[in-house]
Amino acid sequence: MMLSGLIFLWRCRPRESYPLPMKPICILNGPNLNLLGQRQPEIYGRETLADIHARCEKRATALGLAIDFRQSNHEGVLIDWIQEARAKASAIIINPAAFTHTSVALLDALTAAELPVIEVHLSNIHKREPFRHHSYVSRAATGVICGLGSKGYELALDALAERLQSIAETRDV
Ligand code: DHK
Repeated sequence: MMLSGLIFLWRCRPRESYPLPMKPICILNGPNLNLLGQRQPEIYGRETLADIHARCEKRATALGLAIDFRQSNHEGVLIDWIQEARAKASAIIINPAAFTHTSVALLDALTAAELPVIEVHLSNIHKREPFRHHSYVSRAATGVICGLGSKGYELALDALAERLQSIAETRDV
């Protein structure tokens, strides 16, 4: 087929067939989230982090996305992972847990990553103790979801799928 014919077919392809980005979405979880299921279930629910990981894998597969799901109790490790994501991921979902309210270093790492970032909290931090009402991380976040339990992670994936698709389409035209 002539090159002009190929170009015509490429431009006329259905919009749904746009490929989603190949780089995974990095999902990071901060301190004490390894204890989910046992830790204050009246606040954080009965699901374990492994349950949340499984829900994210299922949702990501349905959306045609790959994920890289991790947890650490250490601020420096989370920062190293954010720096790694800068090159290797298409976006970041982060529940920074207690570091939300303390860490300028996480804010700086997320800002430097120059990626779409969704901040997720299982609980509604605004309904809790005053020291939880402020988030350093939110300044670097594209969006923030809190108070919806593990559903927040799935909603973050939905939002990023749409956003990444529109970024890909913008690059494509
Ligand atoms: C989890 C934590 O561990 C707390 O330190 C935050 C967040 C809230 C959550 O709701 O997921 O304050």
